[in-house]
Amino acid sequence: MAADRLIVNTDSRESVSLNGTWHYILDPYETGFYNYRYKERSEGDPEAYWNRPVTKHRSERREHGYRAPYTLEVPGDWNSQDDTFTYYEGTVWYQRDFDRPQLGKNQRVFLYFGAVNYEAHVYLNGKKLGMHKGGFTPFNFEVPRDLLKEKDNFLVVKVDNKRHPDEIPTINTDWWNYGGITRDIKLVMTPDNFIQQYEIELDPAQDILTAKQENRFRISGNVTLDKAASSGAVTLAIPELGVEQRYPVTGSRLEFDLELEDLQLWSPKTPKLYNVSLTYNSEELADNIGFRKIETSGKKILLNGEPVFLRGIAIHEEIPQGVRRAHSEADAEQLLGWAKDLNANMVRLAHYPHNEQMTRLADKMGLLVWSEIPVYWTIDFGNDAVLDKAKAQLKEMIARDHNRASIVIWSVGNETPVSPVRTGFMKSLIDTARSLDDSRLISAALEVHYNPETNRVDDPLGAYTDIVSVNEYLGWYGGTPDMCRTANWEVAYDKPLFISETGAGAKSGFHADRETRWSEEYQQWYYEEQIKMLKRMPDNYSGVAPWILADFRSPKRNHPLYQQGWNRKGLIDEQGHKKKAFDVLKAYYGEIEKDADQ
Ligand code: GCB
Repeated sequence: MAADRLIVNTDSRESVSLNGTWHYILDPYETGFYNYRYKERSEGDPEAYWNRPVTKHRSERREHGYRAPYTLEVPGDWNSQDDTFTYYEGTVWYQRDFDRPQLGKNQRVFLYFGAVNYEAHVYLNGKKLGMHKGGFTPFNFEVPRDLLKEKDNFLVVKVDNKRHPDEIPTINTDWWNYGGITRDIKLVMTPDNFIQQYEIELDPAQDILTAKQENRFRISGNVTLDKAASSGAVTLAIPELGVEQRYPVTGSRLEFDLELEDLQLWSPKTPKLYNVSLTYNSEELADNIGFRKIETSGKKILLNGEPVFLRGIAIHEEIPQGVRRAHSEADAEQLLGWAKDLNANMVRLAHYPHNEQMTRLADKMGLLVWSEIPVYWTIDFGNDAVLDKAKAQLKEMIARDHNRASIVIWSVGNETPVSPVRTGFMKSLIDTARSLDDSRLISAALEVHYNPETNRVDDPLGAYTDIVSVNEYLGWYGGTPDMCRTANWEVAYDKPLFISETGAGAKSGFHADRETRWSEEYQQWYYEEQIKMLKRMPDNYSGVAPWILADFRSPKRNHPLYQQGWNRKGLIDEQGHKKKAFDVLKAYYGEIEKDADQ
């Protein structure tokens, strides 16, 4: 039972939050799922953990139960909530009761998850609603109305964050495998037929310079209904632009085009968002949508027809002070606020789709976004089932965020090792992304061939991406920062070049001369040398997103003095304090910003 087609913009729909305190059972042996012969338990098995553990007589045996103090807060990773969970990877059962919300005659109910890492099996009142894999994208299941009781509905989610070689990501990553129901969960109530998804954008096919000159902008869009219908209409309204259009429904999908004057385009300097509403069958969906055009022309990235330089910074979805996953608007404000403080106009949301609060806030704050799926390092590229899993995550990422003007780049992976099989796999992801969305650039973070004379970026995947993105660590992984002085760069493709990572580790508060590894001075020196080198880059150089905004947890980082389980390449430490290199990058970005039109 796979998840139903994704419902977008759940914030604007009638809903009941199921966030809060849930009971849990820690189940490393998956006893609640498999019987002692290691067969999946049958639905009615009283020992299955999806069934309420009731005993009618005191002689009856039960070996599970849900009660305090075994509780976890949702949303949230489990690792940060109790020491028992710090290193835990495996199954945890979440349980809570809820009462049926008020429902109109034909209303339908969906159970919506912002994200669960990694595999979720969902049960209501002993019946399985379905299963979902993928730790960073939303999904929903319809709840049959006759399954809902007025009181005390017994909701159980089996969450399993074990790593596997044939999943996405695979077993080896440089980040912490936070488990749990990490994002919001809610019941979403819809009319019998409803708008499932919609896309409203500046027509990607329109020439933007002509549009600006003639003051005639084309907005195109489409609406997908849950079911085909032959009556009724969808109304699109953009009050500020005087738009109120009624589109009769025939079938399950409709498309529209509008021509408008005096449209204020979205950009980092003027992140103009319009109130847009779509009404169908008594349901009104409200959104804030920006209109902009992103494209490349030869070696340049153009935003609204003008060259734009990406002053980026990479971010993990993690709040270092809490050693936890970020999941709220306040968390997004902290992370994106830091990026703004750095004079950045762009963020690379690494290495998986971040929560919706992040991309919605980026829209408001005027930050361009790179959003990516966790196709990271050594995926099982020869395996078709793995490709399907990567595509599923790609589709969910794009469906959720299609209407976010801030997102300008979809990335299909990071540092995947070159081979024909891998390039075929990645090309297939690029084709899928393009078929789903022709209004954005597609990229992937590649590796570089270091060479004393000239560093070459010639990964064959570069032939298929819109911009060539490369991670480089000259002076950290190999050599010292002064190597940058003689380094030269060459790209095999006539496309914009984006440095998708560069960075060095420093333990905050550790001061020494600049040649001492892990000192703030080393990191500062690294940034100084890198920036001097970047200033000499060939004219295809279109932006950089150093690694990384803040220190983040990684089980691979085990130096007892300097790392202690943290990747220390943050410009900000785990207390939220800025390291010296922060100001170096900030000054570089400040200089570029001064001369930039947008
Ligand atoms: C990389 C990876 C990133 C790592 C980083 C590092 O190239 O893309 O996930 O965390 O280097 O710190 O080594």
